[in-house]
Amino acid sequence: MSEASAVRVIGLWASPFVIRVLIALKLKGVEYEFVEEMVGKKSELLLRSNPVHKKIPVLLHHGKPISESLVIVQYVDEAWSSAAPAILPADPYTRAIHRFWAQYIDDKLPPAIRTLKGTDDGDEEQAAGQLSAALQLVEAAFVELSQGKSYFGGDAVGYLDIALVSHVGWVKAVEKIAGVALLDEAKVPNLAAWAGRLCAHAAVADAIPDADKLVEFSVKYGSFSKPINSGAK
Ligand SMILES: N[C@@H](CCC(=O)N[C@@H](CS)C(=O)NCC(=O)O)C(=O)O
Repeated sequence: MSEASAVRVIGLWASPFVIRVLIALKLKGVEYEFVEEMVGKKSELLLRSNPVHKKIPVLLHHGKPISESLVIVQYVDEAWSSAAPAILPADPYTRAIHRFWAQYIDDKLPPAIRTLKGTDDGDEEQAAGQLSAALQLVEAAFVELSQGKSYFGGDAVGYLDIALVSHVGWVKAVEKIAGVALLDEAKVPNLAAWAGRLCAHAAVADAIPDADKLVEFSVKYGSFSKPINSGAK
């Protein structure tokens, strides 16, 4: 694809937030060009496309930028509404509940993961406890929302599945880095089984990096306070 590509994603393979966008596009069967950012140096394209947060991912649709991963996933669902499957639940109440949990996941998981992989300072034991407690709550939400089906969205992968599975690679990586069990069958059996199913799904399998690769990434770039140096230009 060229400069004129209809759909481009500015991102980095290791970013959980970028992974969401790739899964949503794959589910909808949308072709895209992946514009890879370099760790430690923000491209002019990124700075121009997301001048407010200067973060990845950014989706460029016919050159128009959209930022914030959950906003992008929703945009993909709406812009390609005629392509199955629907990503957001149809019912407004269920939609609201899925958005609630997606927000909860982003509030609780990334800060604990950053502490456990040493990117942020903090008490590792406390971070592991907070992450475990959050996963317990999400496990209970899964049981309620999935109603015995395979995914949060029921029979098909949906918004909340995408929001959570994008963090699974890093949860598994910090299990190795910090020597803790988090997404563990004994602790969260339903989520552990869900993660196994979803990581094998055709739209997801290629997007979730291997935990060992993420551990390597963490060792290599762990000294950066942020995955992409916000000051670099
Ligand atoms: N809330 C944002 C978070 C995006 C985010 O934190 N991206 C990271 C990479 S994983 C980033 O670009 N960090 C660079 C920075 O913080 O300056 C989203 O959902 O898109």
